[in-house]
Amino acid sequence: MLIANRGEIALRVIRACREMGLATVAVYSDADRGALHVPHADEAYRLGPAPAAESYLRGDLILEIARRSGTDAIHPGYGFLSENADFAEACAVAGVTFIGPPASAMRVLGSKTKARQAADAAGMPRVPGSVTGLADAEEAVRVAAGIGYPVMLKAAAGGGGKGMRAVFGAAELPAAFAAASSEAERSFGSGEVYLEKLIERPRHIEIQLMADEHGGCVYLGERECSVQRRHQKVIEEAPSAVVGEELRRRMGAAAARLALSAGYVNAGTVEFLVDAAENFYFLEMNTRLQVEHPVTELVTGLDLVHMQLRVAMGEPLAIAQEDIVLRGHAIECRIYAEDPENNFFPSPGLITRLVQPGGPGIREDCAVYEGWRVPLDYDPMLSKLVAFAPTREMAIDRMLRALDEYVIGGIKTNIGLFRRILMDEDFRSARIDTGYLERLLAEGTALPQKAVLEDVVALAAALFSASTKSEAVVAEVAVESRWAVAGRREGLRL
Ligand code: MV4
Repeated sequence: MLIANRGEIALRVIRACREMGLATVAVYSDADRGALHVPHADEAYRLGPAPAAESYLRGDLILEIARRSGTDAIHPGYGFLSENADFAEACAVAGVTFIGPPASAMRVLGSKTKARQAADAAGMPRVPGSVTGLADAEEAVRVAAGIGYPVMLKAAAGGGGKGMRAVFGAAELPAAFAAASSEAERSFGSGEVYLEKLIERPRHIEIQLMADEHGGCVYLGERECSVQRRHQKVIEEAPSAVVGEELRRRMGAAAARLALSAGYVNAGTVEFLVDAAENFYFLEMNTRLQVEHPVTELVTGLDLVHMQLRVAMGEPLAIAQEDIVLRGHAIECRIYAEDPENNFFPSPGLITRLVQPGGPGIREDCAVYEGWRVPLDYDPMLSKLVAFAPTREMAIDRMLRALDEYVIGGIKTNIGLFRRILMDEDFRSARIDTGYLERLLAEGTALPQKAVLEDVVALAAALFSASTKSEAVVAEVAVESRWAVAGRREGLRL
């Protein structure tokens, strides 16, 4: 097995291969010559210079190494070539098994527009709105009148939240339509814009699927991924606090039906928006193993990479839907080398100190070590810290305990952010939606509430009167948000 990836996922896949007695081939760029996944493999080959475009995205070099090393199969991990249908096809042509779906299924379900059409054909609930692009602002006004405001304008060629605009009334629609269309033209080369009913405060909930080559397909529960920042997941958990057996079954069945309709095989994830009335709407499908797969593994007791490899060997699924029972609760924090006090910009550099959490119910998928220099060339994720416990509340407190054990010296990390989230009452009560984290972060800098303002005025008056009687009293009246106060109480530096 050649692992066409790097970092924690490369190490994760290598570990699964070793447990199954499969020999492994690692590939690395010049920036990853000292990376942890390299010595864990049986063989390792240099791909090229650090930039991904000259290394991990070079499918031709990867296939050349596959040929030279006598590789039987390639696991793409996530990111890089994992959803590249041309690469999946090139593997098939080269007689190397691609651990993932057939290129044909990837082409349908990995494309936003084709996946929406497949979802409609499979009877998947979709947000009410226009299916194809709107001809002009007049048509937009007509469609919007039909579904009712607020509406969301979306770029047909867009994705990841780019080119979206919420519109709350007819008066602002023509201008918003023109702006959305020109932004879409600039960003994606196509000004095509469609329009949907705005789902207010939606949750992002996704279903994990595993399909074999014999028409078998099971759903392995859901993951709650609403805690996101700029469309980047920050915390993921399984199960979702708002999904009961009936909603899980309905979403799972719809997801499996969509996958089977397109001849999907191997691991895949169907993403949904879920509103407060438990209506779910198809968003998109990810045709790869995802970063957050560990939370599903912990609550199902399954190893998804083992299952991927067995499916790719042609084995039928060893479990049926009724065998899948969810137990306990798992939460994942994506630990990043980024500086929350500098707009979360990447903070690469040398890791001078590393003390990793452990103990009961803690899993850490990590590929960094003391003395490792975090390269600038790739996503700065350092590790995934996962806490598992019988209940959500216990998993939260276990995660807090583990975060307190975590010491990463020499670089800045987002560890402090997780403490803020996990101690927040809204999060602990599972009052979360896709806007939750932006609101929490805005709180940290928001103008203080009226009550606090009165305190500030009183304090300023006292300082002024004191200053007229003695040397100038210089005091910085820091309006402290409740976070800073709480943080100080907890000994944190927020
Ligand atoms: C929406 C929506 C509300 N109503 N569509 C953002 C990325 C893209 N995949 C779809 N997204 C959304 N579509 C309607 N009709 C809110 C979002 C959204 C979102 C969705 C999932 C995860 C995070 C999000 C953050 C902001 C907005």
